[in-house]
Amino acid sequence: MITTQSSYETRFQGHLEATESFLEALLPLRDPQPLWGAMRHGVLQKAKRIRPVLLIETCLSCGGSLESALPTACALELIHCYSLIHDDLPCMDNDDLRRGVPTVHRAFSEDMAVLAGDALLAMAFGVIPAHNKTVSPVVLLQVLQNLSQAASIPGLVSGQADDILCSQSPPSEETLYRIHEGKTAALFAFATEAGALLAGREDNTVTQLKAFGHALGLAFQMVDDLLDVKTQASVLGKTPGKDQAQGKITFPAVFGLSETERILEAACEDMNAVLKHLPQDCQTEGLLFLIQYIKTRMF
Ligand code: GRG
Repeated sequence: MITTQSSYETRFQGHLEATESFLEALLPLRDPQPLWGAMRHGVLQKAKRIRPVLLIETCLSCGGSLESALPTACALELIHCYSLIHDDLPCMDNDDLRRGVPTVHRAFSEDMAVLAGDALLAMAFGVIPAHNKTVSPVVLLQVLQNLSQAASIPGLVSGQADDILCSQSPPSEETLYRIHEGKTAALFAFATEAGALLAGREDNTVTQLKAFGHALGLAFQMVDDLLDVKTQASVLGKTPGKDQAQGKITFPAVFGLSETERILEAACEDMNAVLKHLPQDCQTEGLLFLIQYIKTRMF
């Protein structure tokens, strides 16, 4: 199966349009303008929205509805956007370009960028209970607890801390996986686990789909690392070559380019196999498409 950015956008047009409208409605133009402007700038640029698409598609594949998945999918995107805003700050990666436009602290100011990230993170946890009319409170509490872990420790924040603390150490496989399981795989695993829970699935199917999301997140990171080596800023929408310049522990730094490509290929085959073992009433075509899209994406 050949996938492109445009076939991704066509296939998931409904998921993408619903996500954009929901995010736009959460972030109206309000006063104080620099804060809301910074929040809008950090969220409402053209982006792949892969995490919300994955969550929605997992929920639908398990027999759930767009309505049940959408608030959590958008809360997840808010957390992802906050993490990008804070990651770009001078005290972290100090980057000027994100999603093809100046980073939030460049377009606004450093203080507004910190506060915009803080607001998006806190807002995310309110969106899930406030906008869900179809899902039971017990499931929503479980989803909120899972999101809290995925966004903190063990998850996004611990992955980022490991990345910073290990940047001067020699690259090792163990550190590589620890960093990327936190920074990237935790939010992907949350997406698939939440998608299954919000569709009313329990136990084994939830566990299998969480493992699938974790593996998909690591594959996404392998491709991100390969693109950082191979792609120009005009295509990537962010500064390329930074990983090597900053001595980051990446898949190519630990394994080399061709071994990373081999590991990626094997991971994609394993993920296809995981999907085959899901209960027969799960519709997995969309998730199979996402494996292929992630493997061949250009930015
Ligand atoms: C500040 C707590 C904190 C964490 C920051 C997100 C992050 C952790 C660092 C950014 C750099 C990086 C390589 C993160 C790994 C995850 C990743 C590949 C993010 C980029 O996600 P995309 O490609 O971005 O989905 P778009 O712009 O399409 O949403």
